[in-house]
Amino acid sequence: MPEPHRFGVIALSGPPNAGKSTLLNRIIGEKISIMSRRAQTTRHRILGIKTLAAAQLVFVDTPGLQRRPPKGLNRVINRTALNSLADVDLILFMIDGRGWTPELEQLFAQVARAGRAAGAGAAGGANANGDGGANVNADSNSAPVILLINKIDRLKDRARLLPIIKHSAELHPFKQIIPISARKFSDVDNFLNLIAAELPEGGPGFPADQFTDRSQRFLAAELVREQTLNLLGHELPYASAVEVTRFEYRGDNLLHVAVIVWVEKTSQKSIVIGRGGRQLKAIGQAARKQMEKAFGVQVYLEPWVKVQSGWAGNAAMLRTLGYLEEERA
Ligand SMILES: Nc1nc2c(ncn2[C@@H]2O[C@H](COP(=O)(O)OP(=O)(O)OP(=O)(O)O)[C@@H](O)[C@H]2O)c(=O)[nH]1
Ligand SMILES: [Mg+2]
Repeated sequence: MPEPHRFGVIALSGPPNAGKSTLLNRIIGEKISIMSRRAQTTRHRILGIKTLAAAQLVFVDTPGLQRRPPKGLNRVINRTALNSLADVDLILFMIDGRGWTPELEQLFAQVARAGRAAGAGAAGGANANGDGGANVNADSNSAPVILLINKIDRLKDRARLLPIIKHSAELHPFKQIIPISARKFSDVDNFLNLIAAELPEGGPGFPADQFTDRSQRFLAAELVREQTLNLLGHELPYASAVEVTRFEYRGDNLLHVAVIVWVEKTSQKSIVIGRGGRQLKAIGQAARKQMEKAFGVQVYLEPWVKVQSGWAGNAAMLRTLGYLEEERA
């Protein structure tokens, strides 16, 4: 008897900067979600679809969760992350090799409460805003959770994992606890088989050649944002966003992209542009190379910087930039 085909949705959840997007890109084998040293790199829910011979795995990359999200953009982003946990078949909760902190345990408690297994319905009191204690009693509606302890390449002594694993097991009945290095991940096939085994039987939900739900246009904006994070680091104000204003193929081999980097203050505009335009040029060049790699065509990229004060608290602007779309879904 052949194995039944399996299909399921798997949320990647955890604190900011744990390495969720790095793992997703590794699994999919394409860069679909941007990565950076900065916390809160991912701002949207992004699907990565992996089709195997006998299973289709739909991974949902989510923004890193904040314990006490402030207003505006951060709040919207946190809600996106928690909403993504409803109706999933499995949650991969990722921490890093430094282990648990009280704050992390509280974040996890939120995740476990928000994570409702597909088909479990709204009953059972999912509470995305609750702030209960660290001990989570999984009920029958909860989605199962696999704990990933990431960045073990950074650990000098692997024995340090043992107390973390022990404490994790006391915290929650995790399906599995797996130490990994998303950056140096070579065992992808085994990992995928292990995850597929946790999913329900069902036919594929997406065409076999589709690997994300996001458009090239979306990725173009994200790749520019990634370069602003990489090149400006902590100089960059958190409240910056990228809007694509032009995305046009010219013939088969040239793509014309124009983007606006939105900031909140004139002083921030100067930082993004840099002396003599140096920073913006570097951001544009690096983002263009990334786009050429991702899309397989030559790209002509025009980057602009504009100021709109208070955009991060402005619903119309948040909608234009795509931050409220998940809310309507
Ligand atoms: N040493 C090491 N660094 C890693 C590993 N995985 C990810 N990183 C680094 O950790 C940083 C954060 O990675 P991301 O993939 O952007 O993290 P994230 O969890 O998606 O973060 P948010 O989107 O902000 O929630 C990046 O600088 C990665 O290169 C790993 O296995 N080992
Ligand atoms: Mg991310």
